[in-house]
Amino acid sequence: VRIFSGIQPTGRKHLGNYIGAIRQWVEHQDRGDPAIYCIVDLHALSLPYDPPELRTGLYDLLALLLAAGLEPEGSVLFRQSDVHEHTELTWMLSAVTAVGELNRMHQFRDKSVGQRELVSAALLYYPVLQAADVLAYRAHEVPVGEDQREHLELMRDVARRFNARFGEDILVVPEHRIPEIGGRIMDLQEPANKMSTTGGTAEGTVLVLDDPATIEKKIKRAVTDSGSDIVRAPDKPGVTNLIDILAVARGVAPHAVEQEMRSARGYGDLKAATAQAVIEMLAPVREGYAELRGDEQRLEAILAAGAEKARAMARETLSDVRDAMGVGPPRR
Ligand code: AQP
Repeated sequence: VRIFSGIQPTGRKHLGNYIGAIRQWVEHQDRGDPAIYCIVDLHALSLPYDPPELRTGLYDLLALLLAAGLEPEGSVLFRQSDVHEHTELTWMLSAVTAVGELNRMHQFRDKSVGQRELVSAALLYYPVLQAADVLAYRAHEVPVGEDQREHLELMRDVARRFNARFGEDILVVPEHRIPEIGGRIMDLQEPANKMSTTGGTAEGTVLVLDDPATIEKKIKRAVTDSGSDIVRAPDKPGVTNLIDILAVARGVAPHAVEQEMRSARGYGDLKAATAQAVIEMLAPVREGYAELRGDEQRLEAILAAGAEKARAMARETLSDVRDAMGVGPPRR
C-alpha cells in the first residue's frame, strides 16, 4: 500500500500533531510501499510568515521527525518545494475544482477570519495543493488527524472528477486513516477546541519539545469538568481528552485507563499519570532532536536524497496527466 502524508515546517509541533500524525507515520512506515512523508513548506506560504524562520523551522521539524523514529532510507522523506510536480499538478487539478467547494472548507473559513491584512488566494487554494501532494504519488492511504477529514473528502471528489473527465484510473482515489483514539486531541485549557498551532492557548498546548517540567505544569493545570468520575463522556471533554492522551501514551485502550482510575482519589491522579506518561513518550524525541539538529548539512543531504526518489514517482503521474489533458507535445 502506498502511503502519503504531509506536515508543515515548524519545530513547534504539539501533542496533537504527534499523536494524530507523527506517531502514525512512524508506526506504519514499514507497511508503506513506499511510505512517502513530505514537509510541506509551500503550504506555509498561505499565512503570514517569516522567510528565514521557514528555513530554520524546516530543519527543526526534520530533526524532530528523525528523532521520533522516521527512517529516511526505508521511506521517502522530502521537502515539498523540491519537487515542482506538486505545483504543476495543483494547476491541473484546479481545472476540476469548484471555487464554491474551496470557499466552504472549514479551515479556510476559520483561518480567513483571523487575517487582518490579506486573505491570500493561497489560503483558498490550500486544499488543491494538498490534493496534488497526495495524488501525484497515486497514494492509497493518507494518515491524518480528524481536522483533515474534510480536505480528504474534497481530494477524493477532485480525483474522481478528474478521472471521469480525462480517463479512468489516471489518478488513485485515496482513503484517509484517522486514528480512532487521538484523532482530535483537545486544548488542555479549552477542551471544546482542538489543540492547534495557530489557534488555541499556549498553556493548553503541550509542545513535543517542551521540557518535562513544562509538560507536567501544563497537564496538571488542565481544565477538567464538574463531578469526579473518571470516564469518557460527551459532557466531560476535559477528562475524556486526558484519558485519551494517557491511553495513547501508554499504548492501551481508553477503557483500561478508566478501569485503572476507578480507585483514583480524584482528577489529580489522572493528571499525574498523564503527565508522567507523556513525559516518557516524548523524552526520547527531545533527546534525539538535540543530537540531530546541529548537522544541517546532513539534514539537507537527507532531503536531497528523498526529493530524488519522490521526483521519479511524481514525474510518472504528471506525464500521464499532461498527456490525458492534452497539455504539451504528444507522448511518443
Ligand atoms: N489536535 C489535534 N489532534 C490530532 N491531530 C492533529 N493534527 C493537528 N492538530 C491535531 C494533525 O497533525 C497534522 C498536522 O499537520 P500540519 O502541521 O500540516 O498542520 P497544521 O495545520 O500546521 O497544524 P495544526 O496544529 O492543525 O494547526 P492549525 O490548528 O493552526 O491548523 C495533520 O495530520 C493534522 O490532522
